[in-house]
Amino acid sequence: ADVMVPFAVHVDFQSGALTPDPVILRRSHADLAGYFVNESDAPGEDEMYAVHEIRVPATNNNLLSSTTVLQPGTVGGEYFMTKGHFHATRDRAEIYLTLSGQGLLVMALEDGTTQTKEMRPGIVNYVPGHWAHRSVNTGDVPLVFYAVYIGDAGYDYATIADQGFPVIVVEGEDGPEVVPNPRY
Ligand code: S6P
Ligand code: ZN
Repeated sequence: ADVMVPFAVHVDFQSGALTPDPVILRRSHADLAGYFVNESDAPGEDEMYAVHEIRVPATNNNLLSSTTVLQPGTVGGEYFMTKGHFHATRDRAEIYLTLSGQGLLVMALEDGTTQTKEMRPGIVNYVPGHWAHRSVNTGDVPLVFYAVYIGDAGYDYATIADQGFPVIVVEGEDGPEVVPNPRY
């Protein structure tokens, strides 16, 4: 079997930057078109979030990990959020450690059972297998978190792209409100 050489990566807790040499994936407003319930404004090419991933092979003997940097803002009253996904290998678990900012982690089983947990610096969120997960930035600065996942977890975006999560997170008079998704 291949034996890897140990290595270290620096994580900037404010910006989410990884040094050296991450794989960077950027998602613009246009990439999220169709994800928000009210999309009156035409989605532009502005960045909504970026994922910086440490390079290791995506196999079940490795741990993949990445930072996500999710910008603040709203679309039609809904806070900026990640697409959200089930893992393609459904039973693969994941850990999130929030580094800066604040938000909500929305999770759902395929039967519609929902859990919502706070994200803030120092909080570790454990996402067991079978739970779809989406991060929502409810603050006014970027939400930055570090995620660790089994290398062969993969991504299944289609289910969420079709029907969304059972709940959405909207800006209320006294802060964020978790309300039923009218399109679910
Ligand atoms: C991967 C993990 C995160 C997300 C990232 C972006 O399993 O959950 O790294 O990929 O936060 O979210 P999404 O839903 O667009 O992949
Ligand atoms: Zn995941």
